[in-house]
Amino acid sequence: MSEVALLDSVVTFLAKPLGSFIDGVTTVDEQAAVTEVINPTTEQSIARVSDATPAQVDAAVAAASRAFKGSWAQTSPYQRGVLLNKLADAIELHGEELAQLEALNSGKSINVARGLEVAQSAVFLRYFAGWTTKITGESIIPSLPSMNGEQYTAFTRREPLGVVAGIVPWNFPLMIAVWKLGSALATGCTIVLKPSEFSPLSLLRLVELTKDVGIPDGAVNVVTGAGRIGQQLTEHGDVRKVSFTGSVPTGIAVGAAAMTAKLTRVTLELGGKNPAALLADVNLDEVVPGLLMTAFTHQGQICASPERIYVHRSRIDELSAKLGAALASLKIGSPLDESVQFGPLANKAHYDKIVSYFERLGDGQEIITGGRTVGGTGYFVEPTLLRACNPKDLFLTEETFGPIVCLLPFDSDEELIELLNDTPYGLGASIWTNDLSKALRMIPRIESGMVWVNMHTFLDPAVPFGGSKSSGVGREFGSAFIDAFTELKSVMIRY
Ligand code: TXE
Repeated sequence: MSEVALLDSVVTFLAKPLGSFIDGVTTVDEQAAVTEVINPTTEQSIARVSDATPAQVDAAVAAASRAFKGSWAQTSPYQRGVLLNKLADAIELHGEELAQLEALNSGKSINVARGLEVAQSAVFLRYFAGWTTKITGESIIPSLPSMNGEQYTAFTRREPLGVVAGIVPWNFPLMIAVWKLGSALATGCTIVLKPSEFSPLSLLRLVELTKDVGIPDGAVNVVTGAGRIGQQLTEHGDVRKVSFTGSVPTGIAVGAAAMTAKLTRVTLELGGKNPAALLADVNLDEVVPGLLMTAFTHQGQICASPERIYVHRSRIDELSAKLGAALASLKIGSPLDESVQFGPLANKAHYDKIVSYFERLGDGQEIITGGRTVGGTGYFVEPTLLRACNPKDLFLTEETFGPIVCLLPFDSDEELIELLNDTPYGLGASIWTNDLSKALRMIPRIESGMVWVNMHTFLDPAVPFGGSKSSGVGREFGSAFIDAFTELKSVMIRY
């Protein structure tokens, strides 16, 4: 099948001077450094994005501060919900354009870009829109003694924190930005987003849409560039919260910098080494398609994807054969080809990282399939399935964030629980079984922010998501996001 034809609007957008979006205007500083945006399929530059200068970062925070106290504060909760729903409508209206930008910029399959990244961005925004009118406090009757007939009452208010810095990684640049933007705007905060230097394009198009739908200037801003821009935001005295998604080392640095700056609030959604556990009774004909989807969608570049699979010893040979065969038959190629199932890695730095893992293969692992680069142009590697014999194998302990999955057999449930928890991380884990009673008994013993049964990686706006242990701090989605983006104020009244 041939590639989808690029929309005229995509071609026009890529040719524009691109840069930070501050107070409702795209501002390109002629003197500033420029980042070439590389298409990972062709290794060619597809756009030029001007990096934010330090003065522009300050201007973006100042614009967000003004909107927080002004136009956005004057927008009623109901109206905020209306605007978020309008933005969801605009995302759907411009869905193909956003999906094509994503496929070009991050190497995401056009099917995944359309059906997951773009479609879910609208779903999440509508969820946040629904919350705007439902953020409440509680009323309390204090127990203070009444000496002369006086009485007391108290209530709590949930007040928006202020300007939020949303720092976004390269793997789902549109959807993760929407999580942060939706949470901030729904609670009455304003936001300055910083996309990854590798994949800023879909977010730069999205902010244009925020203006089109009538979100006031300054409520949503974007500053472009590398980590130092994120660092300046994190350390900025007028930023009240940092919502960060990315790697563990950068997350720890961001958390420390935010605390040092002004005890700035942080939510850190970091990586992991997520396990899947396949119990002896599983139906592998059902599980294999599930694992294929969850571990290899977007070439495995998803923070919650499983990278280590513990399989009951009685089933591991059958799983190796079936999953290995399914992986070997995946069609690898251009993400703009609708028949392709597996595209390139998102950027050269990540490709080099995965290649370095391939170079360490063979010392203790059996390669069931994959383990090589594809060759030719583009950051293509083979989907890879390994089998280890040692629980401390590096492919069972280090996050590759790529399409590399490692199997290990287990014999008993007790051994399985130990294996699942034998990691500094705790983002997501899954149990695959028809024995629900056994799964329910295991769930409390698994050290993880999220546990799935007979599924993995699925996220829903109504279900809180975040890591335990070294996988992060705080939760996104559900009602949990309200706590994370507001301050609780208590009011006591004597009358
Ligand atoms: O991530 P970083 P990178 C993992 C994955 C990948 C590795 C590195 O293993 O190979 O991280 O990717 C900004 N202060 N994940 O380098 O460094 C940066 O510009 C403030 C997992 O892209 O964590 C980008 O916008 N911000 C992950 C964002 O932080 C800083 C998804 C993430 O960058 C900064 C992506 C600083 N000092 C990669 N330094 C997941 N959990 O989903 C960088 N940034």
